[in-house]
Amino acid sequence: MRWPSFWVVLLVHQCQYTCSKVVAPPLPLLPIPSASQLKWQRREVIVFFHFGMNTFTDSEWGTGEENPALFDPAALDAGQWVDAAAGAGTSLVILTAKHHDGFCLWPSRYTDHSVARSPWKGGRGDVVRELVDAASARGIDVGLYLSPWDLHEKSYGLEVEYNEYYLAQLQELLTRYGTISEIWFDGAKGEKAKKMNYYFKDWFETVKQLQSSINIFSDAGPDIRWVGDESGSAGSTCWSTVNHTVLRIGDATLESYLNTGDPRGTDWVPPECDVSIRPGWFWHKNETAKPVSQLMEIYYNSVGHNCVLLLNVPPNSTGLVSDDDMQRLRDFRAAINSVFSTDLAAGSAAKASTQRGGEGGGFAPDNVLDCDDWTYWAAEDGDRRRGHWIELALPRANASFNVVRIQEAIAMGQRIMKHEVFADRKLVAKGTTVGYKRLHRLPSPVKAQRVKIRITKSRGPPLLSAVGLHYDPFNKGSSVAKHNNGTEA
Ligand code: FUL
Repeated sequence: MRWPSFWVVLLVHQCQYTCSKVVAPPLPLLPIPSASQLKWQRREVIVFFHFGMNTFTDSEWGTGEENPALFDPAALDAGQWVDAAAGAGTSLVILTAKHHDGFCLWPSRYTDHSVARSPWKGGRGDVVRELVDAASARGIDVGLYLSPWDLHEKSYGLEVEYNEYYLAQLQELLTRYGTISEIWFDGAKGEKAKKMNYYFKDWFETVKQLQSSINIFSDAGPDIRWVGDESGSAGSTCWSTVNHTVLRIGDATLESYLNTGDPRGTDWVPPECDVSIRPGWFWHKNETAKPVSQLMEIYYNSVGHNCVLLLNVPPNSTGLVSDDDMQRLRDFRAAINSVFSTDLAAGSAAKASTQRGGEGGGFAPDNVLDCDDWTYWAAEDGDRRRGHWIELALPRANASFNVVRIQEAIAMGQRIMKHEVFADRKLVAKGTTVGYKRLHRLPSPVKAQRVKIRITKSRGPPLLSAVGLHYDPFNKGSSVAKHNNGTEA
């Protein structure tokens, strides 16, 4: 009797490897990100360089009347800027090629208000070129900011003339310097500025014609939207989706819509959190960089809220990122790494409420532990009134964690609307959206044998690409909403 049953077991076992096939992935839930938007999202931290005439006049917004003779950095070294940015672990840097004062950091053929009229390098310098070359030598991508509001250009206010002027400058920037990964259209404009109707449609279509993989940033996208504040903070509910017909560039009444996005949005336009490491966007002698604790707070409120952080570091009037700022960027990255390079969930045994295709179907719950964004746990299709869940049995129950990381497989659309986290059946965190990355800081460190994530509301069957548990020694839990210690039903 014992031998036949052994053979049956063996046959069934063999069959699992030879006869079983994985099931097809589920349909995406539209809208979904483009390849360029996905690449941008995975960068997590981008570095902004505000540099220009304001650096030499100690101002934030110039007048447009500045004499180009003022622009004279004694030791500009774009390689040092890119090294500073690399210290923060970024793969993309964005430069203000022209700020509101209209002074161009490259020798534009359409104006004489540029580096070509400055004493720097005898008028033969080109900051955009230097940055592009330094970045490419270091394997880092470049983006450019070109202010629509222009206080110097005489044609500003003349509808067709200025739109042509701006478009011509865009064409210069997007044809002379190789691949540009992001272009920044700033919606800011002074209250007393001349009336001006920008031809965004013409500009955007030209941008895409010249650089098909570029991401266009503006208050309203089309690829990346402004988050609605300049403090580095996305909403704790943060959808990558919006309805583009609601958005208008430069409309301050939309800030809260921009901050949270729209679960019914028909367009994938994720937010970017722009914030400066110093109080100002430009360098000022008397200002200093924010401490690492504040930068970490910003990181949790931006990257940890499904956003990309665009952190500004202003080079000084010598043409260098100050040593202190450079060190601050390195310390910031070291702090991020010290928290996230150890994952206490690694090696857990995972189980879930359901899994698409059953065992061997290819969507197992332990896909959330394989450090691969492209694999994910997929819940079975169909209605589950009581929600879906995934549970990890931790390999080391005595390890403390105070940060929970949850990531959706956003290539397939953003789905989760509400979720809860339990440690040994005790509620330790809850929230709404997850998106690319949701980081929960817990009020105090937790030791648990089992961690369970319940998805209580979702636009479709949830797809999780990662779950991680981390310990942040600096997290005092101060900014974390306390939960009423509920237990799992
Ligand atoms: C704002 C501008 O007015 C600031 O000077 C800065 O460039 C910031 C990133 O955008 O709208």
